[in-house]
Amino acid sequence: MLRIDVISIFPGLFEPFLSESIVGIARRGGPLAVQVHDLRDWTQDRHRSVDDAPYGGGPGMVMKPEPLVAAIEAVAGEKGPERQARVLLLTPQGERLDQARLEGWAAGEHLVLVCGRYEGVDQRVVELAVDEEVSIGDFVLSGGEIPAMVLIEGLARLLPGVLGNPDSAIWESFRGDLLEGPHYTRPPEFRGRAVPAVLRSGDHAAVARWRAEQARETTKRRRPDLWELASGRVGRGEDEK
Ligand code: JA5
Repeated sequence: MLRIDVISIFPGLFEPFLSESIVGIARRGGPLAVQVHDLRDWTQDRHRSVDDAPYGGGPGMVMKPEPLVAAIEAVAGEKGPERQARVLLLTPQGERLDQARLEGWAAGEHLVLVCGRYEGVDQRVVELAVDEEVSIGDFVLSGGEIPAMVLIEGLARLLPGVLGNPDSAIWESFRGDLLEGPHYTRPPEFRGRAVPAVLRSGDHAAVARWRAEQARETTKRRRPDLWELASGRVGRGEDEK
């Protein structure tokens, strides 16, 4: 069972996402438990403030440390060797999410996802209560809520028993070093464009060779960075299994 606690000032953003599709299946009697917490529940003042002006001046606001640290400690305990939960802050300053990181967290028991808003969070929160800072890519969003959903979706499908076909998650992570090539379904011809004959040939070995070649060509063309990594691994004999 993987337990995930989310801390956000917009808890309502998560409700339909958590109920539908693979994530909904994983939560309904499955191996995933998600609870979303409203950060304002840990405020003390009349206005339930979660932000304040930045020291040193400048535009925007900063998330104040008291409610955030109180919320994190309430769901995760205090930072230190005793703490069982891994606390992640979604921030553009974080290390980039990848499949290996998802696989590591999916094997754990308790994650806390802290969603930043405004210009960012007070650095003392990071130092006192956060284990890892995570980014989903080099683009600007207004908060960490959508990145938190990206993590939850990526994790849910890795948990045991969630995907219909138990092979598919394993297969994809095994092939996770290359992009996939094109996919086709019926009809065999659509607006004058035919499905490649090999896919209709019934020759499974030929289909596998064609798909592998398409995967290599797609990866070389679109993601030379991934291709360099993958061909490096093959050269070192690391693709055997
Ligand atoms: C923005 C104050 O990985 C992409 C991300 C963008 C973004 C994230 S993560 N957090 C925030 C944020 O804005 O907290």
